[in-house]
Amino acid sequence: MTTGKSLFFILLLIILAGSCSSTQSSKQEMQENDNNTMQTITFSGDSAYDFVKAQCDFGPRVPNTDAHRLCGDFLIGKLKEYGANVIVQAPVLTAYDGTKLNARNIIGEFSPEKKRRILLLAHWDCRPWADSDPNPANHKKPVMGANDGASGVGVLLEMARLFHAQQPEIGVDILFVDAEDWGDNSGTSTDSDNTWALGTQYWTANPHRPGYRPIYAILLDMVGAAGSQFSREYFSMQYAPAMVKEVWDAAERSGYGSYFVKRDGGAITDDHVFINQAGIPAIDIIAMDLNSPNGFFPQWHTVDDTMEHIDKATLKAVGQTLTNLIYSY
Ligand code: AHN
Ligand code: ZN
Repeated sequence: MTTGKSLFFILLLIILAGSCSSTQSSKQEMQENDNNTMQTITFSGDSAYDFVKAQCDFGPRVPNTDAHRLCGDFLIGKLKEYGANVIVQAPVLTAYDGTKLNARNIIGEFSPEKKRRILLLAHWDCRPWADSDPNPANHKKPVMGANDGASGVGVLLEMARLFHAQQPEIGVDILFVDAEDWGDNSGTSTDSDNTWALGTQYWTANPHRPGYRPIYAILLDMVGAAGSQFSREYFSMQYAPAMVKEVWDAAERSGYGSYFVKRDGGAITDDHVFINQAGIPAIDIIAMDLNSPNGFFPQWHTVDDTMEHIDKATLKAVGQTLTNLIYSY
């Protein structure tokens, strides 16, 4: 009798303890969802891939072409669709070879009323000449820029889609810069570094809002090729080492440490250099390959920078890392 009773009480205790802990864990889940700290927002590599392809479907987005103009309109439409306040700058820029470029810098502001902001950027134009192609007959043909251009923009469009679905705590600006890739690779210009990133140079001289000061900027360049590795770019480490650490740590926590390797990479004159010179700490997430002749992915500035070399897994690694970082603020 006594044994039966205590057995009953023990069973009762077990049931009570079980139900109690399950109530507590569901409460905890709800709290985590409410202040959206523990929850992971899923960045879709498939969706990012579709955004990369949508740009390539226009053809090479070389300034002063229909493909360029129509793709620019597409980018503006997408940012608006995702609820951004869109600002367009449309300067005529002069390239080192004297060509007048009808350029557009496209800015999408998310939660423009917020003071604390992060700037995410990528160039959306394509290089007019595939001058690193192994076949000299291709040197005057345009580059499709699936990786060199469209990949960074594709990742940012997918993030814009997520910002629309769930507003991050921090304000975010997406900047699609034009005329990055009309630079002088022949070494004939006296100051060839300044022949690149013309859209960004215009933007730093003419910010879309006077006195614009995000806490930092992240540039995406060539973030879509299969087998990419992102080592720590030199100028990023010079100007913004704390941000490099933050992003590379976020990648490691997110399970993408094999993409974001904690090794020092080369020095690249890219959009981020001009943003740093303007006083905004900026880093470049850029795939580098020290074994390839030019230091980048094998199809860089060739006619083969096409969709077949784009890997959804690479887009996902970069996009999920940045998504986790943005929503952690
Ligand atoms: C230079 O070749 C000096 N900078 C490379 C910047 C770039 C070109 N990014 C994409 N295409
Ligand atoms: Zn390029």
